[in-house]
Amino acid sequence: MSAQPELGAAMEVTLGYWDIRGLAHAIRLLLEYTGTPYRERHYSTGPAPDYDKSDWTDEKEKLGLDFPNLPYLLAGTTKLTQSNAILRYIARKHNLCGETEEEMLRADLLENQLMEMRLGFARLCYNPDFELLKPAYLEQLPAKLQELSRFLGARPWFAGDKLTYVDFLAYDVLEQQRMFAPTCLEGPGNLRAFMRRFEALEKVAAYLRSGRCLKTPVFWRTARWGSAKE
Ligand SMILES: N[C@@H](CCC(=O)N[C@@H](CS)C(=O)NCC(=O)O)C(=O)O
Repeated sequence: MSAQPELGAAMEVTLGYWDIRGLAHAIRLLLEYTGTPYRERHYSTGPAPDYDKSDWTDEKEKLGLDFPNLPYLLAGTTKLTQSNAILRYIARKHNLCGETEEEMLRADLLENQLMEMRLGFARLCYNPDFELLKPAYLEQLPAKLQELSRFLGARPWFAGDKLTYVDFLAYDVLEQQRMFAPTCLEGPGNLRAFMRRFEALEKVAAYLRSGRCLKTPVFWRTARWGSAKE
């Protein structure tokens, strides 16, 4: 992989992903927040029952990606996959990775914790036994949210006093939980305040209101929850 030193202010980047929210929401939010000029390549699957993926697979090996996958980011000669590597790349250009050792440790820890939560939720939503498994998922959710609440404590942002890329991930993961279980954030007051604080960031608020924002579908059409465009 060749790395390009600067994500210049005027350089337009391309974000490639399915035409869903999925792993791209936090990246889209960060691109918006940082004012990075970007265009999106949305890939679509064909109709049921085959859900033909050739829109993506026809291009997959032709983009010069080391590990071809979705989402990807093309920024000049820098070509990246892995959603968290993409987030960190954008965040580094804007000093949004944490500054002190403690802030960086907190970001590393939370990034991985949130990925576990995200994958656990996706496993539930794509499971053919979704209805059977849903009660157990809902039962363990408050304890998971309580852990996040304790970790955030009285800080305004998850790494500390300054916003970092993990806040974008936390917002996405927490908001999915709130869509799934609307009362789940009623207990932990600091998580609710975090959500409000994040949604009030000027560029974030503008994006969330805009027609560009892909809040749904959260998942593909094969998911048992979150596959509808609302
Ligand atoms: N660990 C990767 C996972 C990427 C992934 O699983 N992508 C899914 C969509 S969420 C996909 O359809 N990839 C296209 C492919 O496998 O060809 C990341 O965080 O970006």
